[in-house]
Amino acid sequence: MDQALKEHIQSLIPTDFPDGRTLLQEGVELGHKIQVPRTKFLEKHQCRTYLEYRKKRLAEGKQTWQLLLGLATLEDELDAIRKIHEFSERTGMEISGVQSIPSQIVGLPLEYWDKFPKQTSYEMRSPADWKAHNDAAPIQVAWQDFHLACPAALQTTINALEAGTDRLGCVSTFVWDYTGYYDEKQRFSDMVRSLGILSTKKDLDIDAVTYPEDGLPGYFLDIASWVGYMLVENYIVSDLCHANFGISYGGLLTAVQPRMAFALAMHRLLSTEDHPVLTYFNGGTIDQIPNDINCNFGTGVQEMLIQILFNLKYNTPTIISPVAVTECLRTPSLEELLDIAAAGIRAETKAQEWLPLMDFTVIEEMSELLMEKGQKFFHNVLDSFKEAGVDIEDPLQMIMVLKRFNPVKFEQIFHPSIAETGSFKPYCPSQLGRQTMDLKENIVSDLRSKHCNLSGKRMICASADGHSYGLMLIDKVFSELGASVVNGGVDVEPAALLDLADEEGITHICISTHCGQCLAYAQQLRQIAADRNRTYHIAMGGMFTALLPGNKLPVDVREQIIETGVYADNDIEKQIEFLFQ
Ligand code: B12
Repeated sequence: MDQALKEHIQSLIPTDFPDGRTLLQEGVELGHKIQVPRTKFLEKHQCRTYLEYRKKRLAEGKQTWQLLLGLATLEDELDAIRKIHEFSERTGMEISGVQSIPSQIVGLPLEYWDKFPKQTSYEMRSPADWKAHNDAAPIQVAWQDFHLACPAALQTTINALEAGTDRLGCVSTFVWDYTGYYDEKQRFSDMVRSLGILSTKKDLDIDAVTYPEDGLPGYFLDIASWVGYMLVENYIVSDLCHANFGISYGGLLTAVQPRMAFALAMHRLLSTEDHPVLTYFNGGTIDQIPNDINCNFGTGVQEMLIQILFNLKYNTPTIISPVAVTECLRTPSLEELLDIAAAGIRAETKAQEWLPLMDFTVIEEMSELLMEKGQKFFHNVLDSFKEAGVDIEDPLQMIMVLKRFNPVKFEQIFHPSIAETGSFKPYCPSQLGRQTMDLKENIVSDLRSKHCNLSGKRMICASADGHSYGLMLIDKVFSELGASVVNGGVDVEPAALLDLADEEGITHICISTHCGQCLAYAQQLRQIAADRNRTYHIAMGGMFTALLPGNKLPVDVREQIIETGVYADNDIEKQIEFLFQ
C-alpha cells in the first residue's frame, strides 16, 4: 500500500477510545435485561415477529406495506397511526407498518435540546412517548432514523425496543453530525453497546438496519461501491457485533436496473434461509417533478410494481414503503401517503399477471458484476485498514475510521478500477451525481452565454446539514464561472460558518439548507454577525420550508428569511446579482 494512504488511515484511528469488544459485552449484558413486548399488531395477527408476518404474507402471494411517517407533533403522529388502521379496515388494503420519522433532536440527550434548531418533525422525550405508538392501534411501528447511531443511542435503542420495534437504525448515519454535540467517544461507545443489545434480540428477528443513501454511499458515484460498502457494514454488525443486519434502500436508486441489481446482489450475498437481508424498499426521491405533482404517481407506481415482481420472483419478503408525490416539495401529509400506498396496492392486484411476462436476465447479469466488484471493494477496504494498523476486530475502531474518512476519497481509493485501469471509472454509475453534473453544465452554459464572469471574486459555500448535492452544485457553478470558492463542507453550524469566513477573510457566503432549519439558521447568522459587529453578504438556497407554530406541515418561509437580511432564492443568477452587484 502507498505510504501516504497508510499514514492517512493511521491518522484516522482514535487513540484514547475504549476497546469495542468490552463495550459490546456491556451491551450484551444490558440486552438480557431488556424485554421487548409483543405488540398489539403481532397479537392480532398471531405472529411471533414481524418477519414471520412478512413471510406469511409472501407465502400467500401478498406484499407487506408500510408508511414512513413524521408529522409535526406526537399527537398528530398517533392520530395518523389510528387513521392508517381505519383505512386498512375500511378499504381492505392492508398497510401494516409505520416507520416513525421523529425530529433529529430525538437523537440528542435532553441537555442538548435547547441548542438544536427546530426541524420538520415531532419530538419524543420519555419512554411513554415511544410506547404510545404501538399502543395507538394494531399497526407495527418501528424506529430507524435517529436511534442506533445517534448521541442518545443507548436511551433511544432501549426506548424503541421496550416499545416493540422490529428494527433499529440507521447504521449508516454514524457519519451525521448533531449541532452542538461533539463527544464522539461517548456517542460511538454507546452505538457499539446498542449493537450489543441488539445481538441479544436475534431470536426476535430484530435487525440493525441501514439505509446506504444516508451514509457514505450517498456520496458515491458507483453502485458497485454501494455493494462493497454494505459488506463493510455487514462485517461490523453481523461478524463483529453478532446482530442481524438489514438493508433498506431505494431513495436515491431511481434507475430501475441498477436498483434491482443492487437488491439482488445484496440478497444473494447476505440473505440466509431464515433471515432475508432486504428489510424494506423505499420509493425513489429524486425523479419527481414539482409543478404538476400528480404525474409523480406514474413514477411511483412503476417502481413499486417492479419491487413486487422482484419479491415474488426471488421470494424476498421486502417491505414496500411508498414515497408520496409531494416528496420534492416537503414532508408529506398522511393523506398524500395513503394515496400513493393505495395506488401501489392496486397495482399489486395485477402482479401475478405481469410476472410470467418478466425477464430478469439484465438484472441478474448486472448483479453478478456488482457482486464481483463489490466484494473486491470490501476486501480492499479491510486489507488496507489491517495493513495500516486498524484493529479490524474492534467494531468501535472500524466505525471511527469510517466516520473520519472523506466519503468521496473513500470510494476513489478502494474502488477496484484503480487496480484494474489506474484510474477511477464507475462500472454502474449512480444517478444523483450524474443529474447534478448535468444541471451544473446547463446552468454554467446559460450564465456564460450571458457573459457572467466571477474572476477575482472569493466566496464560501457550505451546507447547513447533511445534504451535499446542492452544495456540490453551487461550488462547481461558481468555480467554473471563475470565482475562488472555499468549500466549508456539510453540517456547518452558523458560528462555524462565520468563523471560517473570518479566518479566510471572506465576506461573501452561500449556504445550502434542506432540513427545515433555514429560518432559524438565518436568524442565528444575523445575530452572530451583529454580536461580532461584522457585515457579511449571505445568500441561502435549498428548501425554504420550516415548521412554524400552529402548522401541521412545513410552510414556505422565504419572505421571513429575506427579512433577516439573508437573501433566499434558488435562482443562481439572482444570487450572483445580490452578492456582487
Ligand atoms: C438526496 C436527499 C437526501 C440524501 C442526501 C445525500 C447527500 N449526500 O446529499 C439523504 C438520503 C442522506 C437525505 C437525508 C435526509 N433528508 Co433528504 N432529501 C434528499 C432529496 C431526495 C434530494 C435533495 C438533493 O440533493 N437534490 C439534488 C440537488 C442538486 O438539488 P437541491 O438540493 O434541491 O438543490 C437545488 C436548489 O435547491 C438549489 N440549491 C441548493 N442549495 C443551494 C444553495 C444556494 C446558495 C443556491 C443559490 C441554490 C441552492 O440548487 C439546486 C438546483 O436547483 C430531497 C427531496 C427532493 N426530491 O428534493 C430530500 C429532502 C430535502 N430531505 C428531507 C429530509 C427531512 C431529510 C432527513 C431529515 C430525513 C430523515 N429523517 O432521514 C435526512 C437529513 C440528513 C441530514 N443529516 O441532513 C426533506 C426536507 C423536508 C422539508 N424541508 O420540508 C426532503 C425535501 C424530503 C421530504 N420530502 O421530506 N436526504
